[in-house]
Amino acid sequence: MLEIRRWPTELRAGIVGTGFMGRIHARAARLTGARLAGVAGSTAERARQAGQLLGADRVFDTAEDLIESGLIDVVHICTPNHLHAPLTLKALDAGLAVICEKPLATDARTAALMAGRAEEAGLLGAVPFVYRFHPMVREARARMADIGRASLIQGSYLQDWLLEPTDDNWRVDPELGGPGRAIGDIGTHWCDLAEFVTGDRIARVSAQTAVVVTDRATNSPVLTEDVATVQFTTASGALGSVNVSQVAPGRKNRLVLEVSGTSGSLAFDQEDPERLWLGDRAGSHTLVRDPVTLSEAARRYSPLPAGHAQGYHDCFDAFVADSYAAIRGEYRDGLPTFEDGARAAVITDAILDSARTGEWVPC
Ligand code: SOE
Repeated sequence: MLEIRRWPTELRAGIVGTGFMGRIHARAARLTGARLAGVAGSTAERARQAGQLLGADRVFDTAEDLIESGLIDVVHICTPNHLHAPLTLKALDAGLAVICEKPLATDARTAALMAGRAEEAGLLGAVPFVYRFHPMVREARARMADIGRASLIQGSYLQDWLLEPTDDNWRVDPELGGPGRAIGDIGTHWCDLAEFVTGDRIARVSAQTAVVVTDRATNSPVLTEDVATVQFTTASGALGSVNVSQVAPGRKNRLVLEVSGTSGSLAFDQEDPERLWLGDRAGSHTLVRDPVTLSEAARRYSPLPAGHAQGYHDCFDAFVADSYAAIRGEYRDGLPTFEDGARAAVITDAILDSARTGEWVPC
């Protein structure tokens, strides 16, 4: 566990990045009781607009100004991926706690450096692997003992928002997003969730990647993968596979994880997060989220009664709440830290390596 510095006063949150994720972080920070003390973006004008929209106390011309202002306790870094490392290191040097979007860095060595630096500084570094905060994910984790020894861990993470050549985004550009796009952007979520739920580690991978849409408006030729398929074995000897795509028509944000064990199976679908499928030789059933009957671990993330659907925002808010609790010295089980971000970067590098060489790669 990290040695965390304690802040006695109301946390002052700064948001760097004014896109979709910046807004999600800002909302969660507010709900968690922090002050939205400052915002910065890629340009002063964008920061001004976001500052107005979000009602931030101050607008900073640059991320560096925000970090060095002395007015911020915790910075949320929601920029394109290539800026995660330099801004995080600057923030840690300035004594700030950091919540940095995934992928933590665009290569494993840099991600490890960031995790090491946070630990040395005694500052929290957290990474929003937020699907961990679905109550039914916690329930799945709590029920792993019931399914026996895992033999097969499999699933997929499918989206379609990059299906057309006219769909474009900074993530497509390796200079901004890093060398692995679908893997870094969404494959990391799946691998984190698989390891989190099972408590097992992906030990080696064999992967293939492909670019499907070869030309996009600002990225031609496209150099980062649209789809990937990964086979793996785990430390405990289970076999597994995951398919990842950002060009799967009709699939919006479908992360499915299924684990088969020696006595039972379970499956979770991120687009249907109020349910958990459970099966054994005698039959199967769907467990619906109900705080009255859930495990203690799942109940903690289940503030609403059964039948009152929880979702993505709830996960994000719970993640930020647990991050802020950790900043104050209270570590809650399952908080994804920079260690987890660095672990995801190791798996990403191994997948890209394997896809390039055709070899199995340890991770
Ligand atoms: C875009 O692919 C994206 O917003 C990811 O960056 C998020 O991490 C994922 O939760 C949804 O899709």
